[in-house]
Amino acid sequence: MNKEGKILVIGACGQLGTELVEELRKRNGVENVIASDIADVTPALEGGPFLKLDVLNADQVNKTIEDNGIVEVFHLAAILSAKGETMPLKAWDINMNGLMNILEAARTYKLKVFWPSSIAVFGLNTPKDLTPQDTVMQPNTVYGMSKLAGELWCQYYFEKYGVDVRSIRYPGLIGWKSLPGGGTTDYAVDIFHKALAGDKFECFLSEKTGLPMMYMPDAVRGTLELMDADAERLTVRTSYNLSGMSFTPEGIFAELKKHFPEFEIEYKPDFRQAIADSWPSSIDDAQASKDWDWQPEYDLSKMSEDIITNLKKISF
Ligand code: AKB
Repeated sequence: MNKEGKILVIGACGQLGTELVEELRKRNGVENVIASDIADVTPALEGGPFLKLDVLNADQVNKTIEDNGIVEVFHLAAILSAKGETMPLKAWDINMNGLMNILEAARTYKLKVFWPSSIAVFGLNTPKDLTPQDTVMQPNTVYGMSKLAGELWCQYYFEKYGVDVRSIRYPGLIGWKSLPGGGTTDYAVDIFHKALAGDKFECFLSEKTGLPMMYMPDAVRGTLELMDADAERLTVRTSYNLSGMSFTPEGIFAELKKHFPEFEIEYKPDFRQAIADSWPSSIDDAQASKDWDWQPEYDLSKMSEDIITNLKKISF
């Protein structure tokens, strides 16, 4: 609980922001958490303070921080992997310059910052199984390049200016409360909606493409546990590896078949296959467990049960 001032969430209308704001408001009080986005407010965020904010506008960012007595920022706005490949320069601009504006504001106003990195920082020559915290990193997407550069900038601001910035390399995030947009792991969210609707699912990755994934309640809890962790214990100021579960499209399809025996799938890999092939299939998160006691709670079957139960409730 942050007692001295307010929390600003940038990019709050996205998949992670929607759920993080909900939890932050529960913990800190609705009035103490300001959700912001370049997009219009969504129904999920309407119950509390919301501002339109363009993270590329440094003056607007700084004014928002000053006017609202912000002490902590969750900067989530980014262009994800697949969309980034369709607009490389714009993705670089938003992902890098957005972060630089926040790091500069953090230095000026002494803010505590959370910024998400991703398994996209790894590349084709990274060990694929149980990818270590410290390893070869040569990403081949603009998104991955921006996340890797961003991690180093976070570490730089921590070391040079003492900015308390913390970060997690998220795997693919799966939730039922909102839809992701522009990612390579998005199929693992879409597949639930198709199964429930009784539609055939067309998968843009091949059946054997194993990727690290995480259920949203684990991701939100992990994020807040890292933010609450004693700074003295943190040994990583780039970004922490974090693992939840790993599965392939055929694995999640088999799981969904248990609930929807008629469900059908067709594999039609597109340009996102090459992105997925360059990423790890599983992640070693021993450092996060050691430094801040990270433990995931959900595996594929527990997550699937929970998502299906919740989606059934809202679709009837
Ligand atoms: C994406 O697929 O781009 C994201 C990610 C793994 O960072 N979900």
